[in-house]
Amino acid sequence: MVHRESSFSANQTTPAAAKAGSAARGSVRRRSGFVQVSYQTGIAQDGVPFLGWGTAFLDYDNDGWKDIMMINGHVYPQVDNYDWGTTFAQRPLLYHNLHGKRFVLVPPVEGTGLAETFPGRGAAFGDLFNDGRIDVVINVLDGHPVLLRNVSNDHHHWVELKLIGGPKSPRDAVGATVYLTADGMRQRGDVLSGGSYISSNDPRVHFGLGDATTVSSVEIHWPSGNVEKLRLPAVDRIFTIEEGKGIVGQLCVLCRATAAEHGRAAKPHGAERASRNP
Ligand SMILES: [Ca+2]
Repeated sequence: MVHRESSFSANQTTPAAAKAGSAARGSVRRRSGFVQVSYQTGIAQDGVPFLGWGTAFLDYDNDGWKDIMMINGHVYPQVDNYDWGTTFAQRPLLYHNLHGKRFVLVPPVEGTGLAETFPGRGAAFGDLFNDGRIDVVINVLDGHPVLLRNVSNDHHHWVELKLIGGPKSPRDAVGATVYLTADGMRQRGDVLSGGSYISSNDPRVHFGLGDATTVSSVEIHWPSGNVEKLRLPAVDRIFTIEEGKGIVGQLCVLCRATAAEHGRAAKPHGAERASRNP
């Protein structure tokens, strides 16, 4: 999972919370820990009628800011027999991150996947088509799986990193952390083995780059403890990086499409060179 560092402050507090905390700890007023900001950040009110299962932070529009998607469905089919303001089948919720200050609900436009309703449960997020856009596969209760393909029409750039651990790290690199800097913005991504409810996500680390066309630096902290710094020669592609060996492969689906449009073959290096198990 990737998140932009310091997207949300955890060191703020309200007078009431400060008073309660002070009473609990004597006379010391501390400004640390957690504070409830769900309503202030815009993720609470719209979700009240929904019962959520699969969730993820994902940068669906590659602007460099992690958005939130929630897959929903009620526990009891009988809710459809009552006027309780909720239903058994429910639509997904997608919240757009406004530069770390607030989330806004993406409208469920008719004809899009955001308007579809189903009793959703688990959700696995990943770039299924290797095009830099995070899609989601949903496990539906008593129904066939649902695939929501990301068709965002933004023109933002991105990179994805498939990490392969060396002899002293797990081969799948679970536990590795990546720090990427582009256009003066530093992001962090982690290789994780798990996701949310009964699901695992794409282990490749995904970074939305916004309008940046170059990556200044990549710093990988491998599970072995090794730290490697390297530069990426391009964006809008998937790089395979092996511990101690650097970039060992890359995949560029968009390059292939562009080359086909121009009626010429893709170049072997830079344009397209399939990685091992991209
Ligand atoms: Ca975003």
